[in-house]
Amino acid sequence: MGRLRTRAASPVPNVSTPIFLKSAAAPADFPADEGREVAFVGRSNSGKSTALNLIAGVRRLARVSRMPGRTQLINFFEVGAQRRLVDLPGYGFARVADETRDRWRELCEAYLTRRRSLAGVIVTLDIRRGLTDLDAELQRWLELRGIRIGFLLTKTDKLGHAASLNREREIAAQLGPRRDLLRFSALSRLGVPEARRWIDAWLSADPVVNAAEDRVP
Ligand SMILES: Nc1nc2c(ncn2[C@@H]2O[C@H](COP(=O)(O)OP(=O)(O)O)[C@@H](O)[C@H]2O)c(=O)[nH]1
Ligand SMILES: [Mg+2]
Repeated sequence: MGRLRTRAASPVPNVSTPIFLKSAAAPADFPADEGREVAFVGRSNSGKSTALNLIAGVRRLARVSRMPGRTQLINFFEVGAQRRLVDLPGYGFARVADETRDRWRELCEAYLTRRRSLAGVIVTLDIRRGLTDLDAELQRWLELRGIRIGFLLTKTDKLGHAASLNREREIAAQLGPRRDLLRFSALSRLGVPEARRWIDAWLSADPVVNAAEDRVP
């Protein structure tokens, strides 16, 4: 895929307009593990790619898929010098074969355990569905490895205001104390500025605070 020649100002303060860097089907294809990056992960159809596009300020940067569970690639986007946003394949799609599920686990675990430039993970949760078993497993897994997480409660526009606040309280209780979470909507753009601030801070701070050496598989 061709690179854009110029970069326009981006809505994320320390981040230039993103350009697609590469897709990786295996760790050997990951770009050089330098600088800092923030990964987006979540159930298929939870609004992960939509959130990435909106936060990055670019339409259709990460393909918004109508075929959940099909993409088993990690997509890297460059948003500045050695700064990247990363779209991980979604999980929890019921109709994928065990083989695909194993491949997901292998690829994503390889990424999440070995990636020294990983500064934090955005986890998307459909606010109506809340925290499923798979999401809770991912949360525990990331927290065990000291990886910073920001939860986006997506599709908040599908609920009324009071209902969305109630769901937020319920999900916050499930996540446990002192978790970062935001109600988020691609339609109303609720939560977009706050999510950008998280990511900007994670990409700006130096050095990476996660104990990457503790994350050796
Ligand atoms: N109403 C509404 N729909 C959304 C929102 N975010 C995503 N969607 C829709 O949910 C579907 C799945 O979104 P997508 O970003 O592809 O999910 P992914 O599989 O997690 O990457 C698409 O039809 C999106 O248009 C949102 O905040 N509000
Ligand atoms: Mg997607």
